[in-house]
Amino acid sequence: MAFGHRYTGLIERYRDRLPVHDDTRIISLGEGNTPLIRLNNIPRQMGPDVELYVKFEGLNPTGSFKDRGMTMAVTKAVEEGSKAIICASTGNTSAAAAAYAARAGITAFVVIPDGKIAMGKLAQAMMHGSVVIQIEGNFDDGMRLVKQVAAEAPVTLVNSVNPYRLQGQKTAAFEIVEELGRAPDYHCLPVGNAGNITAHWIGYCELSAVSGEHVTEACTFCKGHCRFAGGGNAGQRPKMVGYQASGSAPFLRGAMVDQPDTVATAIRIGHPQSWDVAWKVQNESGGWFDECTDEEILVAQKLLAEQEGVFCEPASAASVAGALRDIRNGRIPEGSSIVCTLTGHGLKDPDTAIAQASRAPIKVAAEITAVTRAILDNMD
Ligand code: AN7
Repeated sequence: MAFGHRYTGLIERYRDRLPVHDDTRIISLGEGNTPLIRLNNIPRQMGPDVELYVKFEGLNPTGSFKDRGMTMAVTKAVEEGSKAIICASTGNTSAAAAAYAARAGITAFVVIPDGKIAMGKLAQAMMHGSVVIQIEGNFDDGMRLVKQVAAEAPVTLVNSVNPYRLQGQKTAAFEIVEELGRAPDYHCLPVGNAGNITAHWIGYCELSAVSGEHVTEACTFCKGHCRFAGGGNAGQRPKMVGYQASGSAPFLRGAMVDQPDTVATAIRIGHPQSWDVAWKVQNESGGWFDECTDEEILVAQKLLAEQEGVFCEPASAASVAGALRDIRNGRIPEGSSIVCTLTGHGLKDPDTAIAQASRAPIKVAAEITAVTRAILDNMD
């Protein structure tokens, strides 16, 4: 890279494939360009030989993949003259909305479930100066309410039903193909509203398009905002695999879930907003949905933290929990390349992390013999 080149976010990076104009004022915090980390220790212990990567989206500016969508949604809201945005959120969307609204100099209203939101996310929404409205209800209740508000009040809805959100989020697929030189065989993600799995599919489909044609039915969802580059890799696309938490798994039940529950509060969603399109993604890509128990999710979160040095939040770990199971049982065959998206950073939810960490802090006197003993007693 030449000297003096500054990375200024994913809209500048992929300007030709995103719905912006030459004079659009870009609202960015330098999101995107996240590391694709090849796992070493976990696959070695597993048996089947696979190429397993994690795309660490927790390293975005507000600590989740939502920043990819929010830079686009807020850029377009400002371009269209909006002075306020609104979202319902299990936490990460509210953190991103609050930060990008602050950056743009507009107001963010965020509607969150009372309780059941990780402490880091609440801190972000409050610290960035958004108006936080805690409802006595869950995410799905909040979603219903913000849709009604946005239909009447002069506020722009920035949940993933806003088509610009998925346009921003599709860029994660571009980054992966650039780094690997091809699409992976399998792409595994945690699924809540199913916006992100849809966005990735749109991204992969755009890249694989040889001509400038829409090659995915999911793209009816782009509402004309896709800009196909063409000249792509002629059809090589991954199977998209979505994992839900067992207590919040409408795609496994085949119907909406009214009282979703899981330790992975980010995906405590019973009425997914991208329901129809997500089934198309599954069918078109030849992938599947499956579920993980809370216990499997927490085991995978700890495994990543302890054995690979990667700290993601519980919802994110569902992608790895599910992938490891499907590698072991052969549904994902030996020799495959697999990318798991780690959607959010572990620091978002310190309470869950501390509650399940393998070692509690050792409390000793502030003197050398006590500290030495603590060290010697704990040498592995
Ligand atoms: C860490 O913030 O819906 O399937 O309101 O925060 O695209 O919904 C969060 C979702 C996965 C699911 N992992 O993505 C919100 C919200 C993390 C998340 C998902 C979310 P989608």
